[in-house]
Amino acid sequence: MVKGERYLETLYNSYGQSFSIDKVLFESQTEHQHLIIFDNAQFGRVMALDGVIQTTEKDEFIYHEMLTHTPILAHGNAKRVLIIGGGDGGILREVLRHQRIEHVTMVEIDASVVEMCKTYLPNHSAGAFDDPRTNLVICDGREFVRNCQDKFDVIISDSTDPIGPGEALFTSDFYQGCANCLNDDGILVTQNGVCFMQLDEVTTTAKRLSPYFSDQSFYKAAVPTYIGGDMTFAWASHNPQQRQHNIDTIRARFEQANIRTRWYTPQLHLGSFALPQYVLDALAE
Ligand code: AG3
Repeated sequence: MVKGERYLETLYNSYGQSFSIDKVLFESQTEHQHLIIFDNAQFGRVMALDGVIQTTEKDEFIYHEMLTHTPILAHGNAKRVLIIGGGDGGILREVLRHQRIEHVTMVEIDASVVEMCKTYLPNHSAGAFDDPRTNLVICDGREFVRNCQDKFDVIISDSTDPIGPGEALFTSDFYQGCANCLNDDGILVTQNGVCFMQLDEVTTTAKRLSPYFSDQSFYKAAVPTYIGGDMTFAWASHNPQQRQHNIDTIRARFEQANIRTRWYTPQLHLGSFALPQYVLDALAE
């Protein structure tokens, strides 16, 4: 919501964050949602969808690195990646930094988000949409995985919250579709909300994933503009070993990948799977 010179996030009823707006660069009701991109002195360029902050220039690296390098390096031999959502291109950029990745399909429902982010947040995709390994598909992610005949090594769901177009990406149906288009040793990771604020999303996702994956867990990272503490990422595969590698394995893979990160480190990778007791309790209930 734009109020005076400020943008108020409307995700939670009784609590929220507000940003001063230096300049609105783009605002419109797209075919799917309300999109706004504006400048803010603290966070740089900010993009929000349906009243919820999605990404900012200043802190995007934390989220994009954790949601990308953690599964790819835990897998160890990923060649084909599927991104669901991710219209700003930040995940795509990080995935393509891995030379061993041969192919990426990115499925985004809203072409306007891709176009406007290419224009106003060019450093998010940093040319990734032009990479010959990229296949961009504009369609509903749930439909895509339902009908997909291809197999992938890693699936990254970079969705909005489960309100509006993002809702489909938190359903059993979607998780089943993902399981079907993953190779046997594949890993699915998803944006799963801020656990302190949205604990029910963690427990619901755990329940919905369990019929389709023999191993599932969560990992986390604190992203300043996803207010309320740690953002939780869901993790699902058929092999618990993949989230229990020792530091030497992850360090060797990271060195081999030869990627310079600003947040991700092998130590943070391992530590991010350690969950607070209240989350463990909620999951055990
Ligand atoms: N999409 C996830 C934004 C989640 C915000 N939710 C929240 N604060 N509870 C980010 C898109 C970045 N590529």
